[in-house]
Amino acid sequence: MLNPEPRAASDRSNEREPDVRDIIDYADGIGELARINGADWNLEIGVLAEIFAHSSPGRAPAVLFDQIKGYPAGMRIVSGLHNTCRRLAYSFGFEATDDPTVLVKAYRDRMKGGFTLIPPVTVTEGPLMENVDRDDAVDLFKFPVPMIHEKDGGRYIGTYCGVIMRDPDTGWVNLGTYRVVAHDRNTAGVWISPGKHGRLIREKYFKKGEPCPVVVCCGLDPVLFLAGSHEIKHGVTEYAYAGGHRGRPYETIASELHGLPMPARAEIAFEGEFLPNETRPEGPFGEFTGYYASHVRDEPIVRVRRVYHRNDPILTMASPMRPPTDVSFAKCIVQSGMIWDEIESAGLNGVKGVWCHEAGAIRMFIVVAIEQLHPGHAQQAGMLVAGCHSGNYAGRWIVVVDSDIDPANLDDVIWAMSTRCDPVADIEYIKRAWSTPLDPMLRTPPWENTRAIVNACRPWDWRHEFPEVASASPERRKAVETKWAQEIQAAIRR
Ligand SMILES: Cc1cc2nc3c(=O)[nH]c(=O)nc-3n(C[C@H](O)[C@H](O)[C@H](O)COP(=O)(O)O)c2cc1C
Ligand SMILES: [Mn+2]
Repeated sequence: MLNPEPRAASDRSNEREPDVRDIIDYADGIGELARINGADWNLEIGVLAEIFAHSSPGRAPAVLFDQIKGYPAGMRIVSGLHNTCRRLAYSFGFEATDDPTVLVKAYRDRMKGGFTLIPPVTVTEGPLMENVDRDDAVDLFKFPVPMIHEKDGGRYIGTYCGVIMRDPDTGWVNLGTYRVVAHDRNTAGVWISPGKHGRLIREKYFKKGEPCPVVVCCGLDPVLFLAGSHEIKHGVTEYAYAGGHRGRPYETIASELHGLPMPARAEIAFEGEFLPNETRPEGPFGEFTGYYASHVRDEPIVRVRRVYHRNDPILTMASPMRPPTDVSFAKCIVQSGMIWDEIESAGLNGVKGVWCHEAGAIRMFIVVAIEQLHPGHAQQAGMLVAGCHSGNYAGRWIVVVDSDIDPANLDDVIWAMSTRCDPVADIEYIKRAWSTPLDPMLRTPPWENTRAIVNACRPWDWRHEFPEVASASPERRKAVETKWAQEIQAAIRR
């Protein structure tokens, strides 16, 4: 085994470069790894991932599939790598915890406390280069590419992946998570939503009539994947952002054809070019909202000319499905932390918590809790959440609540919306906002939608006269709990 001993959680010294095998070993070590042998890539592995993800949201194990039907043992798939507090804390090097809100806070505290970007370094060797297939030897179906859902329009090799491209003008390297279908042995299709960095870069090449160099990497270290699937600022390479969290630079190897940086310890990568004038039908594919909204369209294709992979490679999979999904827990934590960071960095005072709900497909139902400090404060908070880069894409509802409301607790949030909000007076709309063909409420371009900012805080101007909450004071509750501890325990146990 390449990584015999899991790193201790919160050890960011990282004497070893992190990778997929490291987090699998860690999950195994803490009893959070399920192993399934003999499943079929065709509509079994995807369905099993769905069953596991829905069985216990926020507590589901990582699932390692081996001996996949029709493939040699060792050609594996893994899903749900970091879908619990412990595994996510381990990946980011936060203290182990079982409390998701502690993780969001840990993220915010790190960003506040001198987080720095650490750019990647180039090395010449690494496990990724254990096998290199060139030109005619290329065959994407060498890997057990899953057919995930019954109505999908193909086998998707890239779900938990990073699509690596270089801006032709500035040299900036972007690594974004976009879905990748294997059309045939050496042709892939990538679907990138309008406005995403990879699409902006690809358009620059196409405008000049040139092919666009690209590497698709499947089997990424979790922090790099999470950087690739969140809205990191334009111009910042996701490698440097993830490196900042890891506390060390990522080691990368230059790809053979285009010199694009590939993680040296990635499981699988393939390289080629998007062709300027060639398309194929792409989709439909189950999407993060829980629907097939974007149907099938003609999309650019990648002619694949190199495949790189480790011995016994592990294809990572993130199956989009009706939420919660096998990545939505981690996404909720990271996106909540990012939004908190961005709105405070923009100058907002009094933020007590942010929560992106899994049921809202993370992006579509975001709650921010504030301690109201001035008139218009709630409005400012809602507008910033809606407008910041991490909170803007594909949103729908932004709910602003007082600090006595736990933004992660839907009972609390619904109570606030039901009792502190007048729908006519307290809901503002933002029209023509950045959305996507994946939005189930949109049928035609332009892919813009409407946001609602729900002010569910006590009205500022009469907050002091607002009816008192009918609940025991913390002091009274504590005193009674102490006095009646035995009886309470016995009753709860029953
Ligand atoms: C599992 C998963 C799959 C995703 N698939 C796509 C996709 O197919 N197309 C897309 O545009 N965004 C997709 N996203 C969202 C992007 O990864 C995200 O918006 C990210 O910020 C894109 O990188 P960029 O900001 O560098 O463009 C996906 C996210 C996740 C977590
Ligand atoms: Mn980016």
